[in-house]
Amino acid sequence: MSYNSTNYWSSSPSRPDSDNPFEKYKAQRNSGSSNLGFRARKRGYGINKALKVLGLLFVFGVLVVAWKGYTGNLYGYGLGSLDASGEHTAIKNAGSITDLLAEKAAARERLLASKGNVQVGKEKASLVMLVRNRELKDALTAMKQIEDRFNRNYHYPWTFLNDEPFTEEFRNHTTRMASGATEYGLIPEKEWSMPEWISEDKFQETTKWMSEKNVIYGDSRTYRHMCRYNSGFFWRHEALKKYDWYWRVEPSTSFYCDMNYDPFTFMRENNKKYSFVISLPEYRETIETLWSTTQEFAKLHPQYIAKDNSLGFITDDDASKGIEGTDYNNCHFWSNFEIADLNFWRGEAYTKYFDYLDKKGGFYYERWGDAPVHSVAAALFLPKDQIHFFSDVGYNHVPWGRCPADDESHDYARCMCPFEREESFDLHQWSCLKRWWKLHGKSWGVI
Ligand SMILES: Nc1nc2c(ncn2[C@@H]2O[C@H](COP(=O)(O)OP(=O)(O)OP(=O)(O)O)[C@@H](O)[C@H]2O)c(=O)[nH]1
Ligand SMILES: *[C@@H]1O[C@H](CO)[C@@H](O)[C@H](O)[C@H]1NC(C)=O
Ligand SMILES: [Mg+2]
Repeated sequence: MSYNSTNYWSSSPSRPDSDNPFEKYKAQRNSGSSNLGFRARKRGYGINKALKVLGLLFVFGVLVVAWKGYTGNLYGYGLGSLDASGEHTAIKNAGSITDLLAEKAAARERLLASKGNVQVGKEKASLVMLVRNRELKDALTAMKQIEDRFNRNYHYPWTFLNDEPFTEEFRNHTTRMASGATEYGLIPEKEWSMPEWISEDKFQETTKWMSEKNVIYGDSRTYRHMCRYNSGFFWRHEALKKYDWYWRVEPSTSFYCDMNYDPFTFMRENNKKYSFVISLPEYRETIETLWSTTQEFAKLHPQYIAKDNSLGFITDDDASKGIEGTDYNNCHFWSNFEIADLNFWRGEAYTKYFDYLDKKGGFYYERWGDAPVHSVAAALFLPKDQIHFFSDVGYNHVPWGRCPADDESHDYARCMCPFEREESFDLHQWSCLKRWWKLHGKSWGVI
């Protein structure tokens, strides 16, 4: 089926077109009355709308100022005024409102007390977030969405990792947000620093030319620690030993679709080991020698290369020429979203691969990201059917996002997508998804 929503709906005789929420949503937006969209996109409707809003604001302002003159305080808004103790008289007098607020607060406390963090989901799995204390607000934004869309029905635990101890404030807030248990892990210093075989001088040379060339995060030491940690160590953390599966969540990411099944169970039952939502090419300057290093490794350890692998996804050359005969096209799975099997990283192939890369120093002499490292490993060490594209997940990590195409979604009511289909990253010239479809023998745009 094609991405075209009209085809999809008119081909489902049981649902008349007038029932199609996507069509309604589009019509609403086109008429300018949408309160769903994030941005006004129609050219020509910006100025009129802005004038209307300004006019309304002005009228509102005049009314507020007039009212302030009338009641003697700005908080009046017609409900009453502040008394000498600073308390709002209207609210103080309205027993029913205070009762209601108190009852709401008590209900929230009862909920927190009763949930007991009992896990409902059946898998040995955790949501995992590597995060800094100062990113608390962004962490909560992402957590809230994962909880609302999925975890409130499953109560999977959350594991937070940090190179510094988490503050009490961070722990309090995230624990209140989580529907499952929470655990806070400190990263051992050895895993968040340059190994002794790395030369500080050579590292300095790199950061110098990278900052001159404006390579993103090119001059950052901690960004490199982070990439190396995500590549080689998070899955070894004490707090994750008890799990088989993880879902990586980054602060500030958005999730637009209800997930009405357990993705961990899905992965296990379908023998999937790694998954993604968005795929795109890495900046070549950050990984100049990653591919040649991988070629060396593959030559030394041909036994780790899966027979039916995804080389065709990570090269634009003829994949039948093998790893040695092809160049890397820089395509990678965007690792800020990952649902994967921890045992894949723990396995011999990946452990040896990481050690080999680590010794070569590219995490510091270049700026190898965990995304291309994870992706190249998954593409080469796993049969291609063990990598899953979560086409039914609506996801955003600035600056890219995607929403399920009409026929991936299966049920429009599942998603609240702020993107038009055309804005979805799948259709961007940089998206690597078309290579994914090709590798899996499907034509572009067809699910
Ligand atoms: N504890 C800790 N976490 C970090 C540090 N640097 C990055 N992270 C986390 O590592 C993940 C990736 O870092 P980001 O800064 O989001 O890097 P990115 O996704 O490549 O780029 P942007 O999101 O565009 O900044 C996020 O979950 C961050 O919170 C750090 O120094 N300490
Ligand atoms: C965290 O929660 C505890 C227990 O409820 C409370 O005593 C403490 O003041 C809170 N700390 C912060 C920084 O919010
Ligand atoms: Mg990020």
